[in-house]
Amino acid sequence: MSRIASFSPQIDAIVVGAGFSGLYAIYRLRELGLDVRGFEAGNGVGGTWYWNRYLGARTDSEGYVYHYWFSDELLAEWDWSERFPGQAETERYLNHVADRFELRRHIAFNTRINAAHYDADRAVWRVTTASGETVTARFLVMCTGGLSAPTFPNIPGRDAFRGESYHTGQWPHAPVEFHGKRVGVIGTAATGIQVIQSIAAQVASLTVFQRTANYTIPMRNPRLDDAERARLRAHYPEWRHRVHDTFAGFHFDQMPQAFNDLDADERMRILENLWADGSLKLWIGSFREMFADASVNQVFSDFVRAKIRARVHDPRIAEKLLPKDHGFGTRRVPLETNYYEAFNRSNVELVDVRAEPIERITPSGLNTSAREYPLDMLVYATGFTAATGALSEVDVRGRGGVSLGEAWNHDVRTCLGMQVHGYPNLFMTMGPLSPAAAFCNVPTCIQQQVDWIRDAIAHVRARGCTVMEATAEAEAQWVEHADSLANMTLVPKTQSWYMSGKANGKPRLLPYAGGVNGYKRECDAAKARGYDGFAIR
Ligand code: NA7
Repeated sequence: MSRIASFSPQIDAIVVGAGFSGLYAIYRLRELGLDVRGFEAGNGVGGTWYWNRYLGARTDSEGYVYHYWFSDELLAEWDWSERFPGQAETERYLNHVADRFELRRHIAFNTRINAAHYDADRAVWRVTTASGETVTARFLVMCTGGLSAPTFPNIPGRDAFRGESYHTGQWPHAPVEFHGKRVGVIGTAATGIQVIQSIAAQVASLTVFQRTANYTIPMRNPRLDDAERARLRAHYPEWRHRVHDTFAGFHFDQMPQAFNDLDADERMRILENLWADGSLKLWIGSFREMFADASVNQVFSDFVRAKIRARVHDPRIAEKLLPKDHGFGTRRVPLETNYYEAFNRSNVELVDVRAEPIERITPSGLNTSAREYPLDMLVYATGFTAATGALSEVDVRGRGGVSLGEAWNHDVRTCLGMQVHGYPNLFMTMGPLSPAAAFCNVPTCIQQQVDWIRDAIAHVRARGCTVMEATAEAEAQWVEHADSLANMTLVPKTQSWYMSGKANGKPRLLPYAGGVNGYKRECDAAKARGYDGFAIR
């Protein structure tokens, strides 16, 4: 039977994606009394936590703020086993949510959406699945994830490799056996680091192909017992509000002191304390000047480089692992566990592909300009097309048939990161120019965005209207506002997935740099002003 044959022809809202935001959007829109339907390419819920099931996959956010806040019962019954939960536990949590709130019955699984075209005459979105079925709905909420369209490096011969090869973002459900194998990993950012530290002791040999060394922080990840969980739960009533009122959506915030007002001893004492916390605090819960003042940033960068150097036995390898082309925190700072110790092992080799560029992948391994590396397995930890990728992969066409992917190729623009002018009734979570695109404990931002979208749709319906669309003027103001905040920081000066690609007419910082709290204030203000900046008709 067709997967969507049972859907009513009068669907109010379609939600694409069944990860953190898709599940929550279905829950909130159903609450409004809408007939809401979800489509999910995977065979289960979880989104990021469904696809990224490589060994070592884990959140860099504390589980006790990396969850939903909407249900007291859910908060009371769910126990996180570790401070930073692994992939399997987070996926289990999302399955529990889907079951507990009976969300699965709204979702067609194994159903990839290939196209979404706006029919201006009827004011509906016509959505087409990969198998060619079509369904229409008034509102389209794209919960397709900010980091869900994997990118592969453009290396000749990639298809010729006869060993096993995997992208971390498309990891198989069947177990992958590493024992006794010669494994190569391309990529040394958040994902590559988790893979490398997890497999180093299992494999016969591990060759790490590094293009850019990153700053990291050692994760402190104790198991949580009942007493600790009770202590943490006592904070929930406060944290459910606080997470929305901090720079990065965590239960901690940036420090009130000015770095330059402190003497050198006091600075070091604070940096050491933040370091010992073993979390992202040093990055997004410390001194705000670190993002904007090059001399302050230099102190942080030197501090972390010294920590890295101290852990690597061979000074030549240590030198390669030290970031030198950017300042601390201007790219995503991953947490790690024994990552540097992996490079002290005799079966692990680090290849600097800037000094020794990769030339081609062969049937039996990988060739750099210097030599051949025979491999049984190649792991691509090469990342994603951030923020725009998943939406651009769908043929989204708004008023006049204009392609969103093509528009964003030219210039990445949104209004509040949730709508785009020319695409009426299309809403997105984790979109460009919202903090959810990067500087955010993602579930915080997702919940705030979905709540805003729900309120906006309720407002449209309460006014007896059918259409909501960001105006060109409001979008232009938002882009200018986001750019001006971005340009006050050092972040756009660094090459990373935070920036829209070079192919674009205007490279732009994708995440909103004004903080989760600042962003929420802007969203709340737009709502309080009756959604001015949005044409409602
Ligand atoms: P990222 O952060 O985009 O990292 C991708 C890595 O792959 C990074 O080290 C890249 O080097 C490397 N890469 C990409 N292409 C190549 C080629 N052609 N040759 C060598 N190395 C290459 O993706 P992740 O999956 O690690 O993390 C994404 C986010 O997921 C993360 O920030 C968390 O928020 C969760 P580069 O740095 O570009 O030189």
